[in-house]
Amino acid sequence: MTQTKQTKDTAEIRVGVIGTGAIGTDHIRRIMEKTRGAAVTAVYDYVRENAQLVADNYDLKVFDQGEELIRSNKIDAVVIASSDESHAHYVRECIRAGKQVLCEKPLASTVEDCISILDLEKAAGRRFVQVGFMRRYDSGYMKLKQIIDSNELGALLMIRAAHRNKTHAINHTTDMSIKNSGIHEIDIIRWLTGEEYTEGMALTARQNSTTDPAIQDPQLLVIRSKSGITSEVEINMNSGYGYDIRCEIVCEKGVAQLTDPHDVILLKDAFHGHSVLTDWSQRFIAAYDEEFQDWIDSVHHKKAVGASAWDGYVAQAVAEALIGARDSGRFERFMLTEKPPLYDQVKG
Ligand code: ISE
Repeated sequence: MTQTKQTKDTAEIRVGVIGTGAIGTDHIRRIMEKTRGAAVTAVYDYVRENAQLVADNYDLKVFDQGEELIRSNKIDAVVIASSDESHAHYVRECIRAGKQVLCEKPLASTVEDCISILDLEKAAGRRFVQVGFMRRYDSGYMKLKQIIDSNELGALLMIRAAHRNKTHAINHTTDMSIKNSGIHEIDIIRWLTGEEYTEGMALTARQNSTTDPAIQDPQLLVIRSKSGITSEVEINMNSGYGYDIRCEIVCEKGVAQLTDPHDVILLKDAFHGHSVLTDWSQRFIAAYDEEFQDWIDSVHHKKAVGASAWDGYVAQAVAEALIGARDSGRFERFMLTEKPPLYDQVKG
């Protein structure tokens, strides 16, 4: 698209944002300052003062209810960045109102809720939902996918990944390590391989004594895809040193690794290396920018793109099964509902 940045009054797409915490506020800034063809015009947060703060900054309307914002005829599309538990309800409201929605991951906090969203899109006969799996827009992961798809290193055999946070949030739980953090790897590995998963396992490791004892940390996921590609993912919520996302594809004729894109390698005073980010929102900033532009363009074209509700459902179903596997101590086969044909038309 070639438009220049729209102002609030001239924007073609009027976006309403539900949830004005850290990520919601960052997305508002992104849409207002970077995304072409759109502007945020209204917000809602269950803590009204939070919404008011960001609204004052950009001169936005504050709604009393998220549902009201969704149904307003002054809102064309919606971003959901509220708590994980509230996602499903707002997504359903958006589909009922016929509005495209970008919902932060996870799509919902239960498999049942994901299925209810699939049912609504199926009944409507089109997609409205894009799930915020922004890593699909990261240049490093895109390069890895291109290497896999071109077969230049031969067949993909294994993927080895790590998701390391500097430290976990106050409200973090053992299951959130899989359902809230590891869910990124569950989605991106499936996207890289282009295959559905068949079975998986989650293991606990020696407990990190610096992590809250109520949280099992770190954990290790082992996930197998249809052709036998086997992936291992370290989920480490308290790495102690920074936010570090790793991914290595092991193929028949070579290996490719994700590099940390934000810095240069420095050689100085007997040192060779680069700094490490500490805040996860910075690592994928460019990917978020691309994701939002793609989403706004898709609203213009009335055709949802990116990670679909089906992808959100699969990620949730796999995350829950992995939690079950960890608790039972056995490999679990993933049982998925039948894929509605609606999602076959979509390149994931
Ligand atoms: C956080 O919620 C995110 O979505 C980040 O992308 C992830 O890396 C982090 O671990 C989560 O806590």
